[in-house]
Amino acid sequence: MKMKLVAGLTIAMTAGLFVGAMTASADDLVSIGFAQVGHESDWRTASTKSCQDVFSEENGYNLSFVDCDNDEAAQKEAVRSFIEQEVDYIIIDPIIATGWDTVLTECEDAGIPVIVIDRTIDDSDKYVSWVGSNFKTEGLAAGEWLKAYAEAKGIDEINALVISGSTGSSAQIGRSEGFQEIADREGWTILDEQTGDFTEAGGQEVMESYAKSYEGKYNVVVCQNDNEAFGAMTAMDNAGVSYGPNGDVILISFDACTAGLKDVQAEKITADFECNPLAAPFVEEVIKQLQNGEEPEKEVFMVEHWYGLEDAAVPFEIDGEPQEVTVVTDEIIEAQY
Ligand code: GZL
Repeated sequence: MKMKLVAGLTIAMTAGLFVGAMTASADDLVSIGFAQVGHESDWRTASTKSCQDVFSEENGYNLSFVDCDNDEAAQKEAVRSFIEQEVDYIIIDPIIATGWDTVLTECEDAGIPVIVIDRTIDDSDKYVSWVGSNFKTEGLAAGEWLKAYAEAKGIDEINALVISGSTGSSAQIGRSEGFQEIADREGWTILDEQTGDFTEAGGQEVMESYAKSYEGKYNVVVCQNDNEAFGAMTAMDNAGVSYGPNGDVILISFDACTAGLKDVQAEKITADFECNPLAAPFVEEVIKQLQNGEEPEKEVFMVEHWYGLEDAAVPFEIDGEPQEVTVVTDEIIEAQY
């Protein structure tokens, strides 16, 4: 922090100057408004921390952060408040993929660049860049892996239950679409798909209902994030249903957060398809390009891995591209988000 002291002034006047200097340095900060989905999962916690670590004051930013608590109206309100604050940039992780063109037009009219992080906006392109994951690829990966795993295990019938993410979010849409595409191609039966809203409570509630309605009829449970899987495991434990590489039910999850990988290592989750939450450094790169008058890429994809134990390490392909399962170790868990 620059301190500017002028000899011969009273302490009060010097203090006033100091505050003036602080205010001047505050004005030098790049102001960012970030409308975050909420706080529903371990993944979300890591995503929020990534942004708060990168867009810190010591890094030259003034971050206005709003946790929108999975409330679409609150998220639009947060974006409009950023416009009123005349921030330099707005970051949005859109709770759902549609209903954005009006408020993005308002951002455009205000001359404030918008960067979309993680989930996608599917009904407007009035943003500079999107940094996130290909959710359909994650769904395809889970489906193609299951095909290869079932073949390796001699399982010739798949009856799956799906606990999906927040309805209308691009993460839910993509994962459902990708997995359904493989299920349709392979002639699998998806007995039911209900939303657990990416929460542990939601996963447990849906799985409790499934355990009653489909007792003895299913051999695969697909949870669209680890927190839903944690809840589903509690429900299956309570219902006396075994799962994992040595259980009656193949449990598939997404995110691959630290706690999820620990459940893979503990032979509970059979395969976990990573969704990388640490996008903030790449968002900062976009902002720096804009600051330098450069044109950033419209889409920046995160790198992700598929995890399991040796038992799950079967080769498979997505659209002809060879894929591999990363075998979970203590070191991998230690380094995970
Ligand atoms: C996906 C992200 C999803 C995670 C969930 O990129 O939006 O939302 O998979 C989170 O854990 O709640």
